[in-house]
Amino acid sequence: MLKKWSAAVLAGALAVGALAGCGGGDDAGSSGGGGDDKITMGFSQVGAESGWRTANTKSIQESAAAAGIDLKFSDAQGKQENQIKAIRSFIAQRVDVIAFSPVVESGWDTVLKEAKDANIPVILTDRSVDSQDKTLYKTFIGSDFVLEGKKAGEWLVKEYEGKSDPVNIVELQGTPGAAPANDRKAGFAEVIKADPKFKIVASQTGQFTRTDGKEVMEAFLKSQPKIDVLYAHNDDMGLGAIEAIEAAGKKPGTDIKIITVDAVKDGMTALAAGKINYIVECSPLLGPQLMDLAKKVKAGETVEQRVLTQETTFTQEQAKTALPDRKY
Ligand code: GYE
Repeated sequence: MLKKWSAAVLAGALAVGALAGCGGGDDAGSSGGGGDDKITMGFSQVGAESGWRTANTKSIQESAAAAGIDLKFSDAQGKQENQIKAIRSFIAQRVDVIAFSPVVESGWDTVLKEAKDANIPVILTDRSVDSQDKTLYKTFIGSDFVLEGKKAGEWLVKEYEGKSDPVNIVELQGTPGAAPANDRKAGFAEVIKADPKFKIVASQTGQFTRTDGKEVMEAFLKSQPKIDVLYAHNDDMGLGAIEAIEAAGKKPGTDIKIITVDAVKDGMTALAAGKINYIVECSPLLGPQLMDLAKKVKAGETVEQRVLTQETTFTQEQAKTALPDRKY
């Protein structure tokens, strides 16, 4: 009798040990896993430039708390050198996992090599780097930005199907050197080049912010005699541009057609109101998957090199339906 009982206790203890060790279940760590088994994650965020970014930060902070992961969060205020400093400090603190959303694509090899030499796994979140050595990071979770640009272009091609008049496009680019700026530009250009009636007459950075989007659109309106379409790499720049267009006495969505990327609540509201014509979705809710990946990486499990985010597109009608349940 006694023997049987102690065998059961032992089996139970082993099961608990295994769970704690691999961080298996969804809520592993939240049930007082505490002590040495608690995963520490250093996360370096781009900044707070847009509604997307705010929602992304919230998702990461909430998911870390829910997963029982100790999050060391650092805001780079849009500067690569701040991110490099933060990563070096995470290495010095010997965190279990480093995750970050790179401000720009290039210039990461040295610091990533330092993390690798210190045996600290790195997870790229939202944006990738252009490093040739793929062993410098474990995985990259985020969207396909080229595809987003293509979706924007495809909508435009359809919208002007059967018409031959020139279509003058102005483009508000994201932060120079950032993956979503490079790729959204490239994907869009690739699709519209098939028809010479589409002409990008002006293209400039609006830094992914409302303020800059507004300012640059004001300049476009002054320098361009005819603007048919605005393609903005994110909702915030599009929303800033809407203010400039209205101030110039024009009707956004009608006099100038507007396509943006992200689909945050403010963008969706403008879309439903007819001020934007089309939005390509880019989901900021990467937190839960990031925490899952961190647990797996910490446990030494192999993870996919690339984890792609699922997303859709919205017309004005679809925005009206989706808006009441929009989380961000
Ligand atoms: O689209 C933009 C943000 O990297 C996908 O960054 C992200 C982009 C997003 O500032 O609004």
